[in-house]
Amino acid sequence: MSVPIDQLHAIAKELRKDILRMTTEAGSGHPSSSMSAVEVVTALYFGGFLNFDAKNPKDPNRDRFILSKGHAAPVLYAALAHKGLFPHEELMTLRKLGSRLEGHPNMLRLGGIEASTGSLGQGLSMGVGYALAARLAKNGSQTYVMTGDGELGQGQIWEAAASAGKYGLDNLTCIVDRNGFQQTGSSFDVLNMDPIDGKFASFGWSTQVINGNDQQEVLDALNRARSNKGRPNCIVSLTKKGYGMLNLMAKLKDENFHGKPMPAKYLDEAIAEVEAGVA
Ligand SMILES: Cc1ncc(C[n+]2csc(CCOP(=O)(O)OP(=O)(O)O)c2C)c(N)n1
Ligand SMILES: [Mg+2]
Repeated sequence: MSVPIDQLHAIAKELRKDILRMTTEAGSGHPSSSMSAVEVVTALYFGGFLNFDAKNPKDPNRDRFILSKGHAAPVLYAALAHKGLFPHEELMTLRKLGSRLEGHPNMLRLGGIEASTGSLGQGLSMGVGYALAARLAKNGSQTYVMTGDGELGQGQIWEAAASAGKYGLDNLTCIVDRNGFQQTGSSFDVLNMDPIDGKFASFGWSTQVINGNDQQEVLDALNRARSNKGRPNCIVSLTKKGYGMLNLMAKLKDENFHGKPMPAKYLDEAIAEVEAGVA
């Protein structure tokens, strides 16, 4: 199934606006971490990749998407709302007491969440488990995991990478959101993991490096991953943290903007920048 690229661009804009609005309403959260990942999440949920039916989110044969960088939950919630899993207005309950939309995804609270994440470095291991189970079940289910770039230095990422390589899990794709920043600064300074593709390749993975904010490049990379046989797939997705509101972030003199909602007084300006698109 091929979806017109204009349609995907329009969805990506809607997701960005939702991310901004829900985090500003919450007064907390991670809009910049969410916005770098929008084109990948858009491609997966709306570009014909994820076999996921919001009316039947527990279908045992569904594909899985695990947001290992769980603090970017707003991008996942926005996508699930647009899929029709829950009413769009529920997005505005993000992080409020009693809401199913917790600050980090909780699979016990919301169907459609495949793994409870937020403690970084764990999602790829869960993805390996899903991929092994799908192989046993012979149901053709694909598993996609998104990690952060800072996240590559945490948890059991490399143990998972080694075991996925050992088992040749070609039904597993790990997308690294290489946005160049983590919590406290540049990912290159804090703990440089370059070459990321080389490290995955050394564990037997098939690798690609793409511009992850280019919708067409993301679609092409996911297509190549889907037809690849015998090895797990790593897509190093070179992105910009806060993509869509970079001018405003520059004006506010913060190129990371980690864990900060857009202050309410700048929200309209941020939305206008998203609407205008990136030149
Ligand atoms: C195990 C663990 N340690 C520390 C944190 C705190 N923390 C939250 S986000 C973050 C930075 C993550 O950076 P990156 O993976 O690059 O994601 P980005 O926000 O840039 O997309 C950290 C250290 C955490 N959530 N889990
Ligand atoms: Mg990062």
